[in-house]
Amino acid sequence: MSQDYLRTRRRIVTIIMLLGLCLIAIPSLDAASLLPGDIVVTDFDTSALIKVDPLTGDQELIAQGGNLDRPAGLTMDSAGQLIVADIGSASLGKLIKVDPITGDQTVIVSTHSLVEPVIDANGDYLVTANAPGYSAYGVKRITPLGDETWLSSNGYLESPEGICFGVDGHLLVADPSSGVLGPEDDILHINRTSGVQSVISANNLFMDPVDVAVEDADHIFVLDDLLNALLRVVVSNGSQSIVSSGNLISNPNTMAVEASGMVLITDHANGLLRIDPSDGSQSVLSSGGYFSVPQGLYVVVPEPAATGLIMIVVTTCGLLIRRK
Ligand SMILES: [Ca+2]
Ligand SMILES: [Ca+2]
Ligand SMILES: [Ca+2]
Repeated sequence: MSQDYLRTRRRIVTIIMLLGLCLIAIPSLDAASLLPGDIVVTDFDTSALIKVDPLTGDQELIAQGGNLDRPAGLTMDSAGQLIVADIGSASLGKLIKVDPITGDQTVIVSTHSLVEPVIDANGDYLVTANAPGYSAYGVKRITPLGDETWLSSNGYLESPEGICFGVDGHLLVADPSSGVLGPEDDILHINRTSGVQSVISANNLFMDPVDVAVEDADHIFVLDDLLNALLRVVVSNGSQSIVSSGNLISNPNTMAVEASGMVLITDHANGLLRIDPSDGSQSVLSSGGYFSVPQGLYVVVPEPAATGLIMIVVTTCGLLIRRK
């Protein structure tokens, strides 16, 4: 056997071993046990957090009961922990951190009824909230230590529910209900530092806009639980149109957009629905099982760490191949 052959063979063995080590390392990066694209649903009635497989619709229980009473909206922090808003009862709710592997629960704060959280760049939670006796409505800023202030309250806000970040980095809030201060059913823009409110779109087709999500730079999706419809709103002029309505959408609660652009909707009657916004077609992804009143919805976004790992593999292999 020639020296060249032995060198090449050693190099191939080294590369295979490195790839093997990387494969062993991958599961520890996914310590959350939730992979990008996985769906987490909260259920009001069964007080549960349920993982749903995006391909099969199979359900797996993450946590149930304990501090979870009527879990609503949720998100995930940079450490892979689920942050759950709980509406609770008598307008007394909680913000709860849940470990998706162990199901362990930590109460961040016990406060007013909380509907849906997002996480600000500094790690604070921005959460739609209703105060006891509905004396105040708005968006709370809650620090990781549980200190809370109103970022924005009352004004156009009457019963805020869905919240998300818009493409400009500020907040979009869905505000159904009826009120006394002008536009009643509306999607609001709220400055995430000053709390200043402005109306993006109001009334017209809206009957009870309960959730909002970004479609692209100038379009947002709005879910309406009285119209039983998924709507599209042009951000720059507030115009509304129907993407999909009726049929399986019979008592919708919240929505989330998948990486593919498909829209997921929780529906009291029909479970977890998937809507193709290009033609409005509807299908059931998951139903029954742990679902009784499926409420909140979160889709795990791809982890940037995976790109780093691929870069290490490519760079290492490249160096090995170049070395003589
Ligand atoms: Ca939402
Ligand atoms: Ca209404
Ligand atoms: Ca309003």
